[in-house]
Amino acid sequence: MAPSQNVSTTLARRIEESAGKHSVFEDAARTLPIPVCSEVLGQDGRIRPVVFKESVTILKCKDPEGAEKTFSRTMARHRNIVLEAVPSETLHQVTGKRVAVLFSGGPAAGGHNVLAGLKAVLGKNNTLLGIRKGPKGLLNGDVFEISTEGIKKVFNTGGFDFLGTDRTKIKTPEQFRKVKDTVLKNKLDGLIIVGGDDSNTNAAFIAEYLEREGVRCSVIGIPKTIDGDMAVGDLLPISFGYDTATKVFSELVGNLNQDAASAVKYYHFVKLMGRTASKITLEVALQTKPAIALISEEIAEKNLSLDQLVDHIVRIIAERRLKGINHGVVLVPEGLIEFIPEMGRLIKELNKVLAEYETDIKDLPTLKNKQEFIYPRLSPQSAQLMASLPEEIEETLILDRDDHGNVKVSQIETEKLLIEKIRYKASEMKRHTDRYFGAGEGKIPATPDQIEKFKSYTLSTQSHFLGYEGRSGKPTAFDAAFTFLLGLTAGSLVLDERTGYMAAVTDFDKGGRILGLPLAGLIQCEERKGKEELVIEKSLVRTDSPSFQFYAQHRDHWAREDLFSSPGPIQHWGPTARQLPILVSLDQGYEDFTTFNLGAECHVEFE
Ligand code: FBP
Repeated sequence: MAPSQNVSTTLARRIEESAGKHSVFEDAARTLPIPVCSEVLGQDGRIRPVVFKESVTILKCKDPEGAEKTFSRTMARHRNIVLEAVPSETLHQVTGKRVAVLFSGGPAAGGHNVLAGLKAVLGKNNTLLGIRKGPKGLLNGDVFEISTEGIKKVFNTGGFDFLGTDRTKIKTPEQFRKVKDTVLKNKLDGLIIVGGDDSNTNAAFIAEYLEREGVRCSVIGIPKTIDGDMAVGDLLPISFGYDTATKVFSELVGNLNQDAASAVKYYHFVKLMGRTASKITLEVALQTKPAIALISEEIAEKNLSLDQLVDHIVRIIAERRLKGINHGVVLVPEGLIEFIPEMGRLIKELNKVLAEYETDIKDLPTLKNKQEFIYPRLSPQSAQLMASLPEEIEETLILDRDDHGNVKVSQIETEKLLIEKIRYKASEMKRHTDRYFGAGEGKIPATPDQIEKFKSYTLSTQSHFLGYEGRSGKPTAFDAAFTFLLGLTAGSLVLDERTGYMAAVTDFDKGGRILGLPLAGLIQCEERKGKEELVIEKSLVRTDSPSFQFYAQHRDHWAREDLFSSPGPIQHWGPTARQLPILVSLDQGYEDFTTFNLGAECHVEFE
């Protein structure tokens, strides 16, 4: 194409060259070295598979009876014993293995480095295959060979687009048969499932099914989700994608903190992704010290109603106002709605009704018809609460469930619901200052002058939702290294002929430790779509955890003095490049959060 008038040929060429994932940044990122644990490097400094030995740690299943019955074959093999990696002298000589990998669920930064880790560990004598479009592709046999060129192109880049993803739950006998067909047709020795709790549950079931069918294929899960809820104490501090997502959000929230303090007129209500756990919100709060951060798990534990929660927020806003602070940021976790006890009860009741009358409800043509059918089947309290919600929220609660039975909370505008109620409450406080300010129990201490001033107060708000923008960015140095190691671990587990494990890395402060966690040992019984199901337990914020305790001890001071901070943009090289999530550093008892230590570094070469 001829360069446009007045544009230098060099400039035009440079811009054109940056198309198709070749921005100056992307090309530079592809050449970055990757921190690794030293046991994955051979004497020649090249990547080597590791071999696994049994550690002294045994996972304690929350539902031993259910798990033993359902996963009898895999459990008999691994007895819930955690595997630990040691350097191997021989596994790199294994040849002819065929290993397929798929992404499942929402994207998370680092997925492509999982593929790179797998490719590096399998080397040129084994074959890495990709499964397109997630579990659905596994059912349809949508498999292709991943070339070295393909890997080089996506190495160290964000997104899941190289393979694609979806949220299909593998549950029916027909679906399991299809999985077996794909495994046999493609002569797979290994199947790697990169996903969150639901997808790793899928992996546990597939591993067991293939064992029972006498099909020798290692099924290995990889812990992915920006939500951070696929974590196992000190064996797996966090899932991949969390660090990148929370750093993207922290930069944006930091900017909002800064803007709020500059314009001094708005409260920004920011809903942050995280379908269930508030781990994202907690990390962003620790990084940015906003005026308020709601933590769903605390709200559920304190049994706060929606009105009590609103009172709590308005009180902080009013107290800040009395001190002359008329701006700030309020963080709202995406999953909040299900943790407000009365809402949680309503959703549970709805799940039951939706499960029991699935086809009747599906057949009803309009939302109104569905409401008329459902309301009388709810308890009076829940029916009343449902009727008080804005129509769009009602609609999402009734109509939208994903394949695993989860309410699509990302589509519920909780931040707007809160704003509406908070504005109403604030104006009531203005109208009845005597009820809320002055001396007396529960009142906000204020001078007559302050009270007078409050009467003319206007609360101006803005709402935001941060989620999708954090899932597919270029992985941080931490996620880039973590995912590369997870790929190496999963590939090594296959070469070592292990099945029914999840790859894990821990001890990020002292060189890193590579583990294999028996999936069946992580399973517990939960209610899904109104029915009891065996699923991998989500790791939520614990209010007795060091990370929550630290936040709880500091939040009032940070809010009162408006001590927000702005962690700035992600650095891929430079002083903050090696930062760990603060939540992980606190909960794992690390000395510092400013740098992780994996012991070694390598320039990855693909054969
Ligand atoms: P995963 O658990 O599959 O990684 O997904 C996490 C998440 O980003 C949640 O935070 C969010 O609720 C959900 O995905 C949104 O899903 P969708 O991409 O289907 O809108």
